[in-house]
Amino acid sequence: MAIKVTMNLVVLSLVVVAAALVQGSRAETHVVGDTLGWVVPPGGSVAYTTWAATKTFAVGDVLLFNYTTGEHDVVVAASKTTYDSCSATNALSTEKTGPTSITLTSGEHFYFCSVGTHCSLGQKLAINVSTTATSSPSPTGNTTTSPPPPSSAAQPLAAALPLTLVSIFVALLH
Ligand SMILES: *[C@@H]1O[C@H](CO)[C@@H](O)[C@H](O)[C@H]1NC(C)=O
Ligand SMILES: *[C@@H]1O[C@H](CO)[C@@H](O)[C@H](O)[C@H]1NC(C)=O
Ligand SMILES: *[C@@H]1O[C@H](CO)[C@@H](O)[C@H](O)[C@H]1NC(C)=O
Ligand SMILES: [Cu+2]
Repeated sequence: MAIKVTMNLVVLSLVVVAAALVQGSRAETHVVGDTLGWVVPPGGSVAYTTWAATKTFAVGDVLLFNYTTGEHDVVVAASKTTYDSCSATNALSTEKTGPTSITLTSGEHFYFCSVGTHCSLGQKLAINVSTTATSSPSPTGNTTTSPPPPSSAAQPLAAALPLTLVSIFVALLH
């Protein structure tokens, strides 16, 4: 009896791990500025503009602002207007513990550092998050036809993996 309960727990954990692996392979973590981190960028805000231009941000991806607690912060600005003026008025949130991870939702997002004059010196980042997970932006911008995202083909396989593991372990138990 006790053995059976233990084995059930083992099977359950394996399913959870398998599901986490499948999930994890889809979301990407983007370290803001890469090795530069979240700082007052030498040369101004172009550093983060350039960084963002090389990335595709998808829903569920994570932005990691790498900074030392107390030296910087991350304000999620209310709008482009408050972002442009480096104003924390109506800010959606202010994160003060570095590094800060933010999971992305769709749409346009504005971040800046509210410490001293860091924002006006260029410590700010604006991004667009596409709604289609992991697919690259359409080169034509043609929205009349939407081909199925590449990940959809992998869905049945991803769903089948935990089930396969369960079957194997159930078979081993008998
Ligand atoms: C954050 O910055 C520190 C110091 O530069 C560095 O050692 C660390 O690897 C960085 N972390 C990430 C996730 O890039
Ligand atoms: C986001 O996309 C909109 C519409 O294409 C564009 O006007 C805006 O400049 C983009 N913002 C950023 C930060 O790239
Ligand atoms: C968008 O795609 C549709 C269907 O393929 C096509 O008929 C239309 O001409 C395209 N429009 C543009 C602006 O490319
Ligand atoms: Cu700062």
